[in-house]
Amino acid sequence: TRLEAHSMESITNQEIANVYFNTHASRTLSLANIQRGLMTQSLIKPVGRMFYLQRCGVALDSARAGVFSHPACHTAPARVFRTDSFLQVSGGWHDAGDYGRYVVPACKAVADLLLAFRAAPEAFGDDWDIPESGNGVADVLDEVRFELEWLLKMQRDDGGVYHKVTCAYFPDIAANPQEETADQFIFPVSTAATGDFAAILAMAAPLYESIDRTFSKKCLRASINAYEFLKHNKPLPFHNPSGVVTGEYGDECDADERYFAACALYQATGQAYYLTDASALYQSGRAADFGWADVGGYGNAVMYFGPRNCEDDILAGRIRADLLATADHICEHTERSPLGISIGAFLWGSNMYLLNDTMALLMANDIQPSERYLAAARSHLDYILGNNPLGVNFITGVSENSPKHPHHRPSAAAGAAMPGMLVGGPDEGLHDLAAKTLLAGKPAAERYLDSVESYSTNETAIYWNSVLIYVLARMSKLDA
Ligand code: G3I
Ligand code: 9MR
Ligand code: ZN
Repeated sequence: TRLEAHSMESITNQEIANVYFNTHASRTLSLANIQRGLMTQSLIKPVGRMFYLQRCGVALDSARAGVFSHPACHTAPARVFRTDSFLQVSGGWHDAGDYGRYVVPACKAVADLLLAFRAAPEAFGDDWDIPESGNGVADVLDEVRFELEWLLKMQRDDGGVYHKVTCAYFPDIAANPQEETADQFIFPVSTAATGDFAAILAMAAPLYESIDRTFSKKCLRASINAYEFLKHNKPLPFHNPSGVVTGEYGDECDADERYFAACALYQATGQAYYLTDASALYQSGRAADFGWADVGGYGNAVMYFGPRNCEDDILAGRIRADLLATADHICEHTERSPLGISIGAFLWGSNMYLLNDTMALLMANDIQPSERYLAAARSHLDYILGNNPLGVNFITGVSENSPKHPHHRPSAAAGAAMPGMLVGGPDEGLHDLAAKTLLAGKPAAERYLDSVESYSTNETAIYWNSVLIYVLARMSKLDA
């Protein structure tokens, strides 16, 4: 093949993509894993750079960001909803195709990226062409720190964490970041946001210890403060107040966020206090719960994979059994599926659910290496990269069959799709007008539109890219 004719270094991403997809076009050919390995490796940087391109509150220069450069956006102090106080909460990543900054999905994104770095540090370079590149720290950690600095601003003195900062409405689809100048509001504290925050800051503390001790301590203090808030408060679910239509990310159940926080704080401190809570809060059957609302899988992963050994053998045994049983279950679905995927329904963000299952498979493979788990994981990744009924590669800018018209404001404004973004994928629920109008007769797996109008199938989000990063980082090594 052409791949063999080149030395690895001289192959461009586009060439790898071409070879990959030409080979793949027949769908009957099984791909050489090495090709997939090269493909996945070549995608880590563009998919990782999406986070940089989503940065809020700072200017993106044209040398790095090209047509997506912009002056600092969303820098005005935001009003604490229904009060007269204003806070400076600039920074962090825009969530998606909109410019909201929401704590709950932000924490899923950070958890994925930190787990990816923990599991495959060698997959992450210091060369993502972001402002911190070349500083001796893996760029994925620089990027995550950018988000953490914002998250720290979202915490109140009493430990509670505000749910989100957004305007009341979404701006026009072609609005640039700096053009969204409507008033921003900081919405009430929720226990889902507070629990997720406690968890990911506890995950971060040990990882940043050797990079910046002061910062690491700050993360841990903030995490403990958030945890104590949880201990003293009953569930505080978030609902959009009337007149506010930006993303809700509501979650009625915070038991899993409390569990995730307890697990991560045990790992960061080694204290029995947190281990006791984690054991009491553990729920079985949550091993693939890596959503923005359901985070039990993260608690399990953090507790089981360290850095500290879980001193409660019963809990460790349960997590292990649960993860393996879940992985077996995922494989059964994938092996039965004509599409080679595990998901039985196509919800909004279906690609994320598939990749969440893939993450569970790769974690199970760490416990018990299995060709079965890897075969299913490869099949899922092939689906994302184009082996699906529509023949669409769901990552922008990768190949000719990548989405061209994502529901993503900077892309709409620039007239070009920002590269390296995973779109949501088919949503059988027909949640937007374009989908309702054009997709109603289609099978569920084909309810996808490469149209800027279709926010329920063709939007992009930081927490979809993050789990893709986890899978790419792991698979690039497994298939190397
Ligand atoms: O939980 C129910 C489940 O019980 C039911 O079986 C299923 C089938 O109807 O629906 C499930 O609820 C879905 C929910 O997500 C949880 O998965 C809703 O139908 C679905 O509409 C909802 O979609 C969310 C969407 O916002 C609308 O709220 C997506 O998960 C979420 O990713 C998306 O996030 C948006 C933000 O609001 C704004 N920023 C962009 C971002 C990405 O599109
Ligand atoms: O553009 C919005 C997108 O970022 C959100 O994910 C989506 C769901 O909350 O809503 C989009 O905004 C649409 C709004 O909900 C309804 N009117 C059309 C808007 C799209 O321009
Ligand atoms: Zn912004």
